[in-house]
Amino acid sequence: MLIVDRVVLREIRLPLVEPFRISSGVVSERRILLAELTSTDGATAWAECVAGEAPNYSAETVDTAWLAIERWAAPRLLGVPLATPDAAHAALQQGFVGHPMAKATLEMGAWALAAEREGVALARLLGGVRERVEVGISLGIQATPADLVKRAQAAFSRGYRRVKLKIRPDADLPFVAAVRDAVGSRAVLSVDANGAYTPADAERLARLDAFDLLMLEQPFPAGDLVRHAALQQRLRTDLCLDESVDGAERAADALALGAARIINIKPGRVGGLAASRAIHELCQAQSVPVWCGGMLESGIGRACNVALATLPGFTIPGDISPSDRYWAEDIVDPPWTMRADGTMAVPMDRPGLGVRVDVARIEALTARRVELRA
Ligand code: OSB
Ligand code: MG
Repeated sequence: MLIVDRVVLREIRLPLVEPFRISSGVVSERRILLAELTSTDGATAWAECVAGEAPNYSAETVDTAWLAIERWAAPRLLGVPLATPDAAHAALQQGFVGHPMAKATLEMGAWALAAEREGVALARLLGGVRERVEVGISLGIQATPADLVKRAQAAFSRGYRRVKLKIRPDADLPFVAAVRDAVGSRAVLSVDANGAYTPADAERLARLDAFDLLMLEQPFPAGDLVRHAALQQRLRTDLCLDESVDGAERAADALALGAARIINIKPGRVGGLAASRAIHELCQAQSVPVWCGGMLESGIGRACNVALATLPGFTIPGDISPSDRYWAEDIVDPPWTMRADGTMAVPMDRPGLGVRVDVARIEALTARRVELRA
């Protein structure tokens, strides 16, 4: 039986190699919340919260997640016997609504800890079937179409299997057109609006159909399932939902409404790995492809994403770039790397996350720390 009896919560600051701009904001330095979980038998595992500094992607932030973990999530998990890691999700839901990113931090930690104790790779514990995963890249909004073209070309030459372009109403059609023109008709391209449009933009969005995109991700804000369904009726391009899907229930709603034909699963957004598996299962049953999104994670969060992407329904390359796309130096060893063929090796034969966490470096980067006990 797994019992978590200690959680050390830390915040570190890690500068990005280059600023990353989405429709609602820019980030140059990541404030990252990390949790180290210890079980009663002395095993330990690390987990990462995906929340950012500002509430521009969802309502959660590093600061709200810190409070939610300390006050409500950790007390629900600490000292509770977990027959399987799946039980962590239910424990965290008890009388506690919302805060999926905060809950996911400890939930993913419980999975990593279970894998560690069983001496098995997290990917195997989750039911993964692949030893290599296909990698896509997400390119932030650039000043000019020419700047974006340069980056898209560089990404394809590095081997990335899919390139995603961030868009917003003042940086969309000419940017996408320039990239499509430069990379050719066979390159796999998608776009992500992070909710920057409204139904009044439907005509403009329909013009994206001309660029043969793999998908249009989250054109409208998170709550707009019905409006996404109406847009999907109008577009040839498949819609994909990211922010809208905060758990398995919302994924079921979205599919029932026809609001998307593809789902982006980020374990840190949906409340953890149990919810991610539930969404994956639901989508598989309806032949809806899924892929693993990213939140500019360090190598710790990335380990969870890579493990999840080994499940059979993850048939679209994920936003799981190698460490050097984000960090001059990652906090895990070895860092995550990508082969020239655009795939990443999954550490299927190493227990837990499959990477060594650089505790001394984390120690040096720590801005605040709290220890929570059962
Ligand atoms: O919408 O997928 C998104 C980063 C921060 C917030 C939201 C998103 C993203 C990305 C980056 O697209 C994906 C990555 O981690 O490489
Ligand atoms: Mg997205």
